[in-house]
Amino acid sequence: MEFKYILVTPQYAEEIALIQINRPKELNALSLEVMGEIRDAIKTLDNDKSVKAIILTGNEKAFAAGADIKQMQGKGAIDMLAIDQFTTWDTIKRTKKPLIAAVSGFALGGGCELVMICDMIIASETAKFGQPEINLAIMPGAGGTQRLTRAVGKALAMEMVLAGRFITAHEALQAGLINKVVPVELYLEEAVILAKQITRFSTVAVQLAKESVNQAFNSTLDEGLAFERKNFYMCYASEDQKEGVQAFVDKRPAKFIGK
Ligand code: DAK
Repeated sequence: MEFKYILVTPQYAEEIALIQINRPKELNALSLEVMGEIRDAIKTLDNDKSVKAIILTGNEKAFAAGADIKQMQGKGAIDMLAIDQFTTWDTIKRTKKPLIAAVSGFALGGGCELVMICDMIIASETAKFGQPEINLAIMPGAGGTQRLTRAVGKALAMEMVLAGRFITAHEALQAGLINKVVPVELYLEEAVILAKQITRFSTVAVQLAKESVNQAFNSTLDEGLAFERKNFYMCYASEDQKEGVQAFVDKRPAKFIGK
């Protein structure tokens, strides 16, 4: 896959794809073009049977320092309406396969929001998370008031969104925003280790489980439990479920086929 602003390696590790945002001079600012490429790459990889998990990363200095501020110059509400960036973000949100963010350096504004769309987040010790849109007299528009608040709670979310405070990787871990903090030279490797752990399992069960966890953010408890129940039954329709149970009884490793 050839792109201008991102590097895509469909088999970075066995059954694991890597998307690297590659606009280093602008600290990987997420221009409309960058977001369009990320959307297209994720969509392609999501439909590629040889890929079971996708890692999204930047470079050591920046995952992404936010949307491209220069592209915001001279824009009014009606321009924003016409550009309709939300369709792109919604497409990324609908990714079926596990999406892991490997973050080092700045993950700000849209960068932090993109990270929060991912299912799991591995960060280097140098990572900084923030929603500094308030500096521009705007506010987060792609989940920064909703996903952040659900992840870290009201007090810290308010401080980040209203006061523009950046938090460190260790604070983010303590607040429940991310999964793990590792030394900077290991963050990508650690994301691959996590992805490998997931790719061992049935892709059917992984997809249904991901959908169900995400449903927790969109429903009441009873609605979520009903959704979970349907997906739980659905697992029993797979050949993988038969294999998983049989392999346990036979005391051998299971061989899942994703059906
Ligand atoms: N956009 C464009 N260029 C950026 C940029 C950005 N967000 N961040 C950095 N750069 C560029 C700088 O302009 C500079 O370029 P040159 O001057 O060299 O040409 C280069 O990257 C290096 O940056 P600095 O010289 O500033 O580097 P420092 O290490 O001194 O500072 C910094 C790093 C990250 C603290 C600083 O660059 C900074 O404050 N950047 C802006 C961070 C920010 O405010 N981010 C939030 C942007 S608003 C939406 C979805 C999402 C969004 C909106 C709508 N929809 C779906 C509708 C998101 C909005 C945002 O993210």
